[in-house]
Amino acid sequence: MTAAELMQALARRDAQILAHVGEIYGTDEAALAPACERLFVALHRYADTFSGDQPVVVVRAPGRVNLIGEHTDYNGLPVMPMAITRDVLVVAGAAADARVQVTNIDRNYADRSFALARHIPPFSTGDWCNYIKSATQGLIDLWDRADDLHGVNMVISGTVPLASGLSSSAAFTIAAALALLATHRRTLAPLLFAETMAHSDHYVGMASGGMDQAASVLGLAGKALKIDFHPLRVQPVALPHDTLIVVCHSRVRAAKAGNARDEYNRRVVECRIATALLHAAAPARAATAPALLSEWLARDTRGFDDALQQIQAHLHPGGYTLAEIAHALQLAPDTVLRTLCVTKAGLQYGAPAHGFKLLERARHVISEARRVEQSFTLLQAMPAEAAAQFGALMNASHESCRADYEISCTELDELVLLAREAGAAGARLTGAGFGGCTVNLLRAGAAPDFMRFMNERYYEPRELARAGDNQFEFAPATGAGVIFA
Ligand code: NG1
Repeated sequence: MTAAELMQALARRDAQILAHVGEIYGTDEAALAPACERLFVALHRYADTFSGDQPVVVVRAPGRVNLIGEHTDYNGLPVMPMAITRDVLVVAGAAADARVQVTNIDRNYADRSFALARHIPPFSTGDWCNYIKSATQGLIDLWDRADDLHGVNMVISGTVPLASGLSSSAAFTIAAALALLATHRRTLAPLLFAETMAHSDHYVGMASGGMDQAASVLGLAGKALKIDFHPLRVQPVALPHDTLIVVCHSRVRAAKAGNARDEYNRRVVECRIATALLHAAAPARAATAPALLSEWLARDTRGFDDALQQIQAHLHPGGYTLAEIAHALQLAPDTVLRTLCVTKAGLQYGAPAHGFKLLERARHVISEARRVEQSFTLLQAMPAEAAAQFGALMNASHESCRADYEISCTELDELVLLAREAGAAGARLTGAGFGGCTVNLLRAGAAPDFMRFMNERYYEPRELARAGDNQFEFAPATGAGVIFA
């Protein structure tokens, strides 16, 4: 269908069109009306900017909230997120030339355009269109050619709050990639699609682990997901009976182009060094050095408890200098820097002022992976007290993120304490940390009182209440897909 035809169908409330939209955003009028309005606005922009008379596709990709399993994914260890109804919607059509042209409904994002090529150079760091380029480059790398692609025009409409730990970046990337696929009448198997997109994010300087892309592509309505890596596997899991999820934004921006990116990448480097030191402490156990904490765990087929004991035995608390690490690994400091301290994107991280923290980081990752496994077992069995027990695991996760991984901040800590005071069964920071959001497990029906309390105690004193978009009630949403093709 053309943009003009789709607009007409929406205007006359065509039953089939409404059914498509309702399948994703909900069929009650309160959800359906704004979803149709948003789609109409995007189609209108497409007709105005490009053409109303050419066929278009409409695709979407959701953000996600991670329930438990923080900073485990890039260690090859499991996570438990769910996709959310906030998403990135793209109206796209084929272009005659070999360029990708994008315009965003939010005018804070300047229009962008770039040429399709085997290697696409990025815009400057922090440019929003780098996520579109990253998606495009990821597909081109997979196919190993760009010469058979035609250009694509895209209108982007996003509702995932930015720099919040809700994965607006994965939603952008995956929606753009789907637009590219759909306009070329191509498809990718979901697992391969999620993995391809996870690999492509080094384009924007991140060394992330693949949770966001997997959650956005593979999300299931009504279910959280337990995701394992290497190879990527997904198992659906229900939330505890009679509970719901509310996300609170601290209003501290965790900008991926700035300090938060460096802090994130430094944690990746610290985990890699910890893995190397643990391996060096008991070299006879494995022939080749493991690259990830998950491999170090698997090699010895040790349980989590034993692994935690090993960490305590072989690593010391507090900072390590580069010289100390080099000595323990019997390598030159420069070799350590070149081999262990460089991210996939080629950024190098030397020792910070307080040194590399290894015991604390490894202890968080292993104990957090154990909490994911415990949560999964619990939620599968679903005893009457699942909400309280899962909540306790979420609380323990926050404490470990705060004390051992040092990714919290005063605002997130305060939100978590207030949430527990307001009766949340569990409350923790979610996503990369350093700002962004908390995720809270509440009893069904408790959301209005909870939100009121948080408003009075956190948002109003900071004069943030009027800004809106502070708290969100989320049900697990369906994953990325084509709405109209
Ligand atoms: P968010 O919160 O979306 O920035 C980041 C990583 C994830 C994961 C979490 C921490 C990106 C794109 N995503 O998520 O892969 O490592 O932090 O659990 O960097």
